[in-house]
Amino acid sequence: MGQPVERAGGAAAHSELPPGQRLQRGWPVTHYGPVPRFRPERWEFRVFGATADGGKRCWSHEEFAALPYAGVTADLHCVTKFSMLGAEWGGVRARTILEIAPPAPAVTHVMVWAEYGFSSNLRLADFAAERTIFATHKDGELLTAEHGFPLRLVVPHLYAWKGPKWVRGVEYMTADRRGFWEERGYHNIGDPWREQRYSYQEEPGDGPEL
Ligand SMILES: Nc1nc2c(c(=O)[nH]1)N[C@H]1C(S)=C(S)[C@@H](COP(=O)(O)O)O[C@H]1N2
Ligand SMILES: [Mo]
Repeated sequence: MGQPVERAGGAAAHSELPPGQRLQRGWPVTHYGPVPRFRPERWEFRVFGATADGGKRCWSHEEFAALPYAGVTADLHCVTKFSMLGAEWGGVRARTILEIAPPAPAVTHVMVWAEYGFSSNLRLADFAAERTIFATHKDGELLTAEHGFPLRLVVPHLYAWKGPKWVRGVEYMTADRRGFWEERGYHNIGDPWREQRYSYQEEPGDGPEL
């Protein structure tokens, strides 16, 4: 058994494999659809929905790059059963976004939006966890296009589909709503330590009716 090395948001940062996962050497590319082309002049990161002041916030690529930079060591667990351990992610903590663009008190969930309408829903607590990070870098290098450049979300304690690549914004929500894979048979919460892979495993309270 590995040692839990850190605690964040109630979830231990294990460096061991969750049940049913196998170690992957290298870093495979997994996603649905084409890799979007990055156009810096057209790119913006938006926070919208139930914000504290009712307004929207928007950052250009240059502005986003100037936000406080943090590093997080985290594993990636794909629901198709491979895991990559010990990546060093660099970028902007989701917490930082919550601080500078606070949600209204009634917000319980967020929808993270990416290019081509890809989305994933998270409980606010999962989004606010200390190690949830909008990554621009991995192991000291800029992300490559196929791994999500210029920005991807990493939610270390959940399956990797909960972290959209090519992220463009966050919607604050006062009720839960399913994202892209959560509507297509995957578990609404997606905790790999509990093997929450598929929506048929959901228990009452895990997610909105399908
Ligand atoms: N925009 C977008 N992000 C996505 C996906 C996707 O289909 N579209 N797939 C997810 C899944 S299932 C996994 S396992 C990881 C894979 O990230 P990687 O290709 O960098 O290994 O990206 C996640 N982010
Ligand atoms: Mo995945």
